[in-house]
Amino acid sequence: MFPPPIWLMRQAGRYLPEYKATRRKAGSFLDLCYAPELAAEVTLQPIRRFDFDAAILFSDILVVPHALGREVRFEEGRGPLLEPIAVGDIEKLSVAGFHDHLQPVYETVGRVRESLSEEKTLIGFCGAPWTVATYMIAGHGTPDQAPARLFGYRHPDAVDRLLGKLVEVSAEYLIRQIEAGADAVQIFDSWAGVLDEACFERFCVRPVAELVARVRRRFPDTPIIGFPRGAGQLYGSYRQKTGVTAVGLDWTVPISTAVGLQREGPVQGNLDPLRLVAGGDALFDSIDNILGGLGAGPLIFNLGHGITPETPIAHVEALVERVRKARA
Ligand code: 1CP
Repeated sequence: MFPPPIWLMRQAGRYLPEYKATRRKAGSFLDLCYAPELAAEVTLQPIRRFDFDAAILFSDILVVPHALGREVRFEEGRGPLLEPIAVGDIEKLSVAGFHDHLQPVYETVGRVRESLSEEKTLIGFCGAPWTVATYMIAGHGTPDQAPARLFGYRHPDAVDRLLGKLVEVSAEYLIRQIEAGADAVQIFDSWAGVLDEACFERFCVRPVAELVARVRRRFPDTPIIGFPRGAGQLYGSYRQKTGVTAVGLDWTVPISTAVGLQREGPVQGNLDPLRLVAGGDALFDSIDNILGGLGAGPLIFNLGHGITPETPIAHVEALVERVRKARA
């Protein structure tokens, strides 16, 4: 299977002038997420420009807490701001109106699937319960999600209840996206890597396994990509225990480890996004290394995390060209 399919996490975003123009038209970032016509447009922009093999729905993982009635705002240059959740608030999370709130997202999926040619894959997504919970607890992004980890040690049962609620609604959310036209889904667990072994099992693996099982009961054949960023030596057991179809690897995963993981099923990744910023040999050496090690097995070529706003467009073009020229 060569060359491998390619898409990039955060492929729609601020490194693209056409994204910035549409974003200005929409007003706030959340307004853009809830405007099907504009959200469909920014989903398609990177496909038009780079001819990637997959489009990823334009939205954000934090529309889920928003749809549960929590306050969520995005401030320019500061990222997301939420009202931090207390133990007593967890029982009050309201699922009534969840799908009504997210109807524009399902409409975006439908619009994109209609405009996208048949050979392109449309990927839907949600945040993993733990990653969404870290933002709900801290109220904002942090370097190591210390507030959520501390909350987890102090109130483990409350965190289990919060994660349980998020599993329930996230499963329904993904099912609706698949019904609306998503061909595959990705579960973003960006903060899996900050957990110790016991909490990784309890807060990451168990909820994701339940989420996967629920989606599979309804759609047994839809591919599910799990991205437990920073899972290190726990990637293998994550794949086994959650039952995801493919694992997304961050760039710290050695190719030798990735080869072992690939024997168990498809892998996705894992170029350092900063190599894409640097370009030249820093970029090409790593592309060749990934393709040399993983190109003969099931591989989805991607970055090891999201593309950054300072990425030159010419470097993305060069990446796609290099991957497409690859031969086994
Ligand atoms: O002003 C802007 O344009 C805001 C930048 C931006 C964008 C383009 C944010 C704010 N979210 C997004 C879109 C987005 N977010 C997508 C779109 C599809 C794509 O092209 O890939 C996806 C899949 C996400 C997922 C997401 N949001 C994650 C998981 C992946 C990851 O990057 O780790 C996380 C953690 C978020 C929260 C979030 N939303 C936005 C920011 C800046 C953040 C991170 C905040 C932080 O931790 O400080």
